[in-house]
Amino acid sequence: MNIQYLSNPGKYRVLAVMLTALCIAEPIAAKTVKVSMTAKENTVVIDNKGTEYPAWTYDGKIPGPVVRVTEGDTVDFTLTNPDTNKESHSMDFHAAVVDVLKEFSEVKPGESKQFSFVAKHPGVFMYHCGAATMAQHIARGMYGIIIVDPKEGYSKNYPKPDREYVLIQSQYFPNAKDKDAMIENRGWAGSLINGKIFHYDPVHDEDASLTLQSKPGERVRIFFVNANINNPVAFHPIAGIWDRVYINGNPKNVLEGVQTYNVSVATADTFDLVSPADHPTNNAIVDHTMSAAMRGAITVLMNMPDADPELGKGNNILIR
Ligand SMILES: [Cu+2]
Repeated sequence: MNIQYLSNPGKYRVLAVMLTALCIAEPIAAKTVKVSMTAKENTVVIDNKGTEYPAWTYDGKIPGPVVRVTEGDTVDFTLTNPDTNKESHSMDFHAAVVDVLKEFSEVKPGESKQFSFVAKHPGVFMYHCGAATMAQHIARGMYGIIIVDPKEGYSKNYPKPDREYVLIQSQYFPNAKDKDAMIENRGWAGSLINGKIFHYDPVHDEDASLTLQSKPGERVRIFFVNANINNPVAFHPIAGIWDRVYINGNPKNVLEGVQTYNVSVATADTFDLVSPADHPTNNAIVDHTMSAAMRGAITVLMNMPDADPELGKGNNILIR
């Protein structure tokens, strides 16, 4: 190397920038991502009116934290079950290929458990507690999403979105102790969207204060999980058409121009919506199954020039 580069800070900086640019062009190197969660048996609020519910959660909230890694990464996961809890809990990542009897086994109160897996497939995946009775552990709130971004990054087939949102739907059973009702699909009284009935729908619930937002012409990508106990979801953008649907969120599994897509229980798919660029529009993103829509599964997406610049960006993709 020309010694002048080392003795001349300006030139050295240019060289450093060039080397950095070369590094960026390389495929993303796989990394190990440490993820820790604590099982909590705590009260949560399940609607915009403040109704309380005795939940079981990851880290205190429904749904649990968003986990986001890149294809090829190793997830190094630890679940802590404090001795103040009454129940055993566990973690079942749908993005993992492991031993159900080993990695996914129950963790008793006062114990913790660590395991690792490689996120081999890109896409979106549910995670949930699998402790007995599983229907009850999911219904009471122990679920979430793991997003595995493709290692190739964005492409013509998988364009970079302007905004991203996580929506996770689940069934609300008011009697938290009635496991049979959960299994047999009796008495469910609400559809929770990210933990609340009509969470983002001021049209049907005057107490709702949040909506999803975007600007006209933006590509909005929705990572959707069906965490219902029993019911599939007819996922439809009222006043819109899904520009793309990526089955299981994998860029290789792409559909175009879809009105309604059926999301089975315990799966996740990725949905792109592109609004007209020349005028503001609004959409209602619904489970078109009426029994679910009228119980709370309606989300308003406002397309407007003065959309909140922070919403749907960076870590701000699951709006609480
Ligand atoms: Cu549990």
